[in-house]
Amino acid sequence: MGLLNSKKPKAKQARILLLGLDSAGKSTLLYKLKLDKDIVTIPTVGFNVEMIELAKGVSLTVWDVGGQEKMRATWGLYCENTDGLVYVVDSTDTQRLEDSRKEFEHILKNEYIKNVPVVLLANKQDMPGALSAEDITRMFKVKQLCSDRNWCVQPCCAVTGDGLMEGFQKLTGFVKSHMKSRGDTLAFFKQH
Ligand SMILES: Nc1nc2c(ncn2[C@@H]2O[C@H](COP(=O)(O)OP(=O)(O)OP(=O)(O)O)[C@@H](O)[C@H]2O)c(=O)[nH]1
Ligand SMILES: [Mg+2]
Repeated sequence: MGLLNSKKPKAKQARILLLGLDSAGKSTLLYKLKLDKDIVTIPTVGFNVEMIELAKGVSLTVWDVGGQEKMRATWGLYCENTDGLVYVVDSTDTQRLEDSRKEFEHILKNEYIKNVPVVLLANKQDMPGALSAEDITRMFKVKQLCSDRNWCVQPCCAVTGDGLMEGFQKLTGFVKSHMKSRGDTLAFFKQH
C-alpha cells in the first residue's frame, strides 16, 4: 500500500455553542456526554470548552458559556465561526421561560448565527411538571424563528443522559450538511 493510501482522512472540526439561562443544565449535560458521569456543577463563570466525537468524521468543540444575566451580555463574543447552536431550556422553569425565549430570539439574530443549525434541548424531563418538547416548540415559536435553518427540539434529562445522544446526533447531521453547503458556496465564489 502506498503512503497516500495509508493516510487517514482528518476529522472535521465543528464549533458548537452551548447556551441557555443559568441552571438550565448546560455544564451537567456537557460532562455527562464527555465523561458519562454525573458531576456536581457550580454556576459557570466564563466558559467551559470540551471536545467530543460522537460520529466518525466530525469532532465537536463545545463551548459552554455561563448563562447568568451578566454573562449573557458576552454570548455575542462567542458566536464567530459557529457551526451549530445547542440551546438548553429548563422545562420546569416556567417563570423564566419568556426570558429564555427572548435570549434565544436575540442570539438567532446574531450575524454569525445566521443559517446555523439549532438543537433546542428541553431539559429536566425527569422533573414533575416539565413542559414537553411540543410545548416548548410552540412557546419558543421555533418553527417561525428557525425557518431559515435546520432545527429540532429534543426532550432530555442531563442527569440520566436520556435524549442527549439523540440530540447531539441530530446536531452532527445538521452540522455536516451545513458545513458542506457552506463549503460548496465558498467553492462557487472561488470559481466565479
Ligand atoms: N433533575 C434534574 N436536574 C438537572 C438536570 N440538568 C441539570 N440539573 C441540575 O440543575 C442545576 C444546574 O445545572 P448546571 O449544569 O450547572 O446549569 P448551567 O446551565 O451550566 O448553569 P450556568 O453555568 O449558571 O449557566 C444542577 O443542580 C444540576 O444538577 C436534569 O436534567 N434534571
Ligand atoms: Mg454551567
